[in-house]
Amino acid sequence: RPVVTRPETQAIDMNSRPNTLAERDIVASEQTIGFLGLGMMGSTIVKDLIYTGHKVVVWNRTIDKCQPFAEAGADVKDTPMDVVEAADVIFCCVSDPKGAKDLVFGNCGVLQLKDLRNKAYVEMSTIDPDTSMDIGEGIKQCNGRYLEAQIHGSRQEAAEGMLIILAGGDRSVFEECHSCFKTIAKNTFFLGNVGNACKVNLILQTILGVSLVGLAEALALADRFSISLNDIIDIFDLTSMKSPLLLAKGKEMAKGDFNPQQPLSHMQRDLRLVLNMAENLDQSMPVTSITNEVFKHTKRLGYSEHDSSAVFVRSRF
Ligand code: NA7
Repeated sequence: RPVVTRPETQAIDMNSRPNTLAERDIVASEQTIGFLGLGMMGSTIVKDLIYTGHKVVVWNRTIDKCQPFAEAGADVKDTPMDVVEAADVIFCCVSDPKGAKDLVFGNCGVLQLKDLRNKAYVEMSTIDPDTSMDIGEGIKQCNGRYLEAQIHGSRQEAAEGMLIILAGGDRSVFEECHSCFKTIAKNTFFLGNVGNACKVNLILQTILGVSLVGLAEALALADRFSISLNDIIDIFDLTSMKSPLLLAKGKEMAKGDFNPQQPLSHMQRDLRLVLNMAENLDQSMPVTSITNEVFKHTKRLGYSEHDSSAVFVRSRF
């Protein structure tokens, strides 16, 4: 069993800017933007929203993470409910469906405010369609408007303002978020009803997860033959199979550099959500099931917080 060290947590660089922002010509919305969750994704997004002139109110469970944003001009609140009270459009970006639901239905959560008239709630945490529908229903019952805006892309793509937004729910909210989405994303898609964007996001994650395990197993076999992984990657680059992502992940596997662009725990969470969705439809997904087991085992080996490419470590045994 390898000795596993946690990847270093990278402090947010408040001065870094995506090169893309200058050419996007963004006129900030006049609305006050609330933001719940200042993890790696949330903090990158909020930093750029502040830079493009948005008025921002923030909350994070671990309060220390709010400090750089307070210094950059954001208003920091004590609870999610306080953020909702102070903002017009509230984004949420936390780890998983349970966290997303807690922030809405829990103690000091969004719904404690009771009347959400003139408020819009935008869920960016990766969640399954059922969770999204529950959240949407809760918001609607308090007269609020709801949009699921799933973010597709890595932490690097977030830092470059090159995410893809997949949205479903209230179209008017989608339109009101224009200047925020333009700040952080290269493309936005409105996909109709609540649930649709979650489905599309999880389908894309299925392609990614299965591809990564295939890549890891192939490279592990090359390694057993003592064939240079760099040679395999160079040749792969010349084939029609190549993709920017698989090339980048192959290089990370060859180097053993698993700096988390998309944490392995998030990848496994997504596969679990995919399999739950498929279960409800009696849809057979044998390869995805095995892929999920492979990621689960890699998590048990201690690679939860590393990049998904760390699945290579398990394949080498
Ligand atoms: P990170 O960097 O792991 O950050 C996770 C964030 O979620 C962080 O702010 C956490 O607060 C917060 N969190 C997690 N669970 C909870 C609960 N139960 N209540 C409140 N807050 C919580 O993840 P990323 O930023 O990379 O990704 C976030 C989402 O974007 C994820 O769904 C991706 O798929 C897309 P903490 O700082 O630990 O107190």
